[in-house]
Amino acid sequence: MAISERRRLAFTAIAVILVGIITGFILGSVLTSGAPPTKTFNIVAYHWGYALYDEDWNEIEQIEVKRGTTVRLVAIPAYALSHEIQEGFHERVLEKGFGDYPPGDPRIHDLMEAAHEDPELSSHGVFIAQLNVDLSPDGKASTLEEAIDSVEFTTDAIGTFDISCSVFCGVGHESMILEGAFVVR
Ligand SMILES: [Cu+2]
Repeated sequence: MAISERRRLAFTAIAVILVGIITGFILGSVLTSGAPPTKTFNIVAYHWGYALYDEDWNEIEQIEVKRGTTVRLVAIPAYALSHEIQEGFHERVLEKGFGDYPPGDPRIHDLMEAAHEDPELSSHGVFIAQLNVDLSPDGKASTLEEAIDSVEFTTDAIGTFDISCSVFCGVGHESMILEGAFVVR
């Protein structure tokens, strides 16, 4: 065997080994990059209702995760957002009505105004009994940064759970419930 041919074989062998090592490193780092990433969801609480969003702020009907997922749930009181956004939520309440107040009932507007002016009624909670989640944002905070509250938890129980309000927030408090909005598969 000529020397140049042996050298070529040796180079090929080294190249194959190097590619093997690099592939091993890449695969290893992908496979051992740890637990599944934490999933973040945002929930805006307003008088009287909730709006759910994924981490990119696309509005969603429900939160759906696999069992064992670590969830970061960020609660944001609507009053910490812009006036325009708050108006949008007010429109939703007017359109849907609540309790004894039918859709479009003009009294709804006055009730919402009254709730906003009463500091005792300015907080909302985010409560999911089966998952031990109970967030109660500070109703007196005036900026988004101070007002948001979050909780991180791992979803151990499979099921469909309600999200409801754990802080009395006025006449519409009872209607602050998202039935079956948190699904663990
Ligand atoms: Cu409430």
